[in-house]
Amino acid sequence: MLLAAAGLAAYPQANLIAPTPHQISAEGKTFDAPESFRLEIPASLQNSIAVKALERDSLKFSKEAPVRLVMGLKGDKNVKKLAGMIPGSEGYCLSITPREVTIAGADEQGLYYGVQSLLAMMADGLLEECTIADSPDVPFRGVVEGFYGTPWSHSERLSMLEFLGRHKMNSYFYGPKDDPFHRDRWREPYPEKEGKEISELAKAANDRAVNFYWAIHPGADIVWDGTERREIVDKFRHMYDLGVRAFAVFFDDISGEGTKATRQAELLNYIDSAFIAANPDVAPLVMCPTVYNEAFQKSYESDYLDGLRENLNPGVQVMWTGRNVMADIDAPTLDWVNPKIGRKAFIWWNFPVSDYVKDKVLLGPAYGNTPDIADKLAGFVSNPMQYPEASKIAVYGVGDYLWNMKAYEPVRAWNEAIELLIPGAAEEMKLFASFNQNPFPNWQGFSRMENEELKPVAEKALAGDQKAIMSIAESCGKLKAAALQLLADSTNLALVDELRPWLEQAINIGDFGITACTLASTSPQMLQAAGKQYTDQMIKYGDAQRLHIDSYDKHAPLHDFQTGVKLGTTVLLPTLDSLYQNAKARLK
Ligand code: 14T
Repeated sequence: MLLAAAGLAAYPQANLIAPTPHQISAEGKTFDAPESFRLEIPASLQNSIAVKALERDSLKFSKEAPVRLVMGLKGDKNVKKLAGMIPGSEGYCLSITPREVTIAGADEQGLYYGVQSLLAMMADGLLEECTIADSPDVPFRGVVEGFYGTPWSHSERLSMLEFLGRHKMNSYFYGPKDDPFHRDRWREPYPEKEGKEISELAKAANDRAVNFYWAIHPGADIVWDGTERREIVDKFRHMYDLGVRAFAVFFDDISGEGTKATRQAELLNYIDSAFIAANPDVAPLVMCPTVYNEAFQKSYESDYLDGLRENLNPGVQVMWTGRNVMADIDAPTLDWVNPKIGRKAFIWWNFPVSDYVKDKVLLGPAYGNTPDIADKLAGFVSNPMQYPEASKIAVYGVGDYLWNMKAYEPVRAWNEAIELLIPGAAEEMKLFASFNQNPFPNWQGFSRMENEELKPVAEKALAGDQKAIMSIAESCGKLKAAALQLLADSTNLALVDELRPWLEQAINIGDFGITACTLASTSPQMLQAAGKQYTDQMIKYGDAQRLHIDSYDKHAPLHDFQTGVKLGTTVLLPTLDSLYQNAKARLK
């Protein structure tokens, strides 16, 4: 028997499981997945979310089926043979033979995850003999819809909840800055239609083993006259009646009265005892502080965190974005903040959020967080873009990282995510995405890699190397072709719609690049043969194409809140601009 971390060996079916399982023991023996299963499960689990998940994916059950599907929780007799192998909280053990599939969960959450692993393995109609033992590295994992901009729509949220559950993330925070009932009009109950949608989200989340946290953002106009605590608890009761069972209070990005740590702590403690503790089916309270990163603490309000630590109930979880608003998380980050807040930080990771660079989309891999921080975290959620489908590229990676840090490979996860999201044009999306990664420049100086492979070629091209110039031209042609292909693809229409402005701009840049490279590679002989008229015309053409990129950036039909359309800003466009200017100077 082979015992190894998945990803290191090629397990034909088990490798389809995402996030990467901790332990797989298998020998690569595959067989056809059965048409139906004979389900053997304790009565108490017959209506569990794990069984519902199997039914949602149209798995068939039949009393006559030759293959048994045995499901149970730790301690149940029917899964006794796996008893010693079930890992801790949210863990599962999955054992597969051609005669029997057994899933033993540490708890109902774990059982649900065992089911997700089975479903992922069967996606292409095959199964593999194996035993898998698996559980997450970090207890709370997922997404915080916490950006400025157009909040996600109801159906987009449903789709995200399904995505989170399938990839073993258990937390979704509802906190879109531009939902009036979250922030500006936090005191008011939701109107009927919106209230009904919240109910549906809470239910969908519950069915997918996701905690639906509803967050309130009351800090901007609070005056600490004693009314606020009643108003917040009233609003939370209203949300509770709609089906919400997890709550958060955000105090970020405010000024004035609302920022006082001791006042905030008093308020939160009141909510904690009067509402959270009074409802045993409600999850522990989470808060986002006003000083939510190291830079803020250093630049002002130096006693804020002391006030919080000394007063806030120990059961309340505290969010943190790291050294900066946008930052990658490592052990020193947590060793700094955890003692300051007197508990393990709950990370709010500001990636792939793009509300601070609204003319760009961030489609690169989720990387930069170190693999040694699992034990220092209470939880970790990603703040995404206002574009939910496009955000799933990074969110998939975050989920993989948080489940199994040591096995996490950012680029592998990125490839997998894109193949899953847009199977009809995955290679095209990878190419396009490689030009849409870097938010730099921005007020925080936060930067991501972009077109690392293109950099050395660009340098050579600028030095006059003809082969390199041709290779840049080829990249431009490929970028344009990929964008056209993506615009025509129908395997993820929502994703293409979100990216449409950037896809159109990619075509423009591709066009200009080909002209720039053509001129840059025009030899004196060719010039003589073609005549000055030809180059004059080519330059007019290139000038117009370049102008069109800027004009599209300014005047294209944009999404709400979008401010322009930029891509390839770090390597490709500067290279094309230099090639073009040099060629023009030479040919004029
Ligand atoms: F709550 C925080 F952890 C947080 O990150 N708050 C906001 C967040 O809603 C936003 O999406 C994110 C990225 O832009 O950064 C925070 O918003 C800011 C932070 C600033 F320092 C907006 C303006 C700022 F000057």
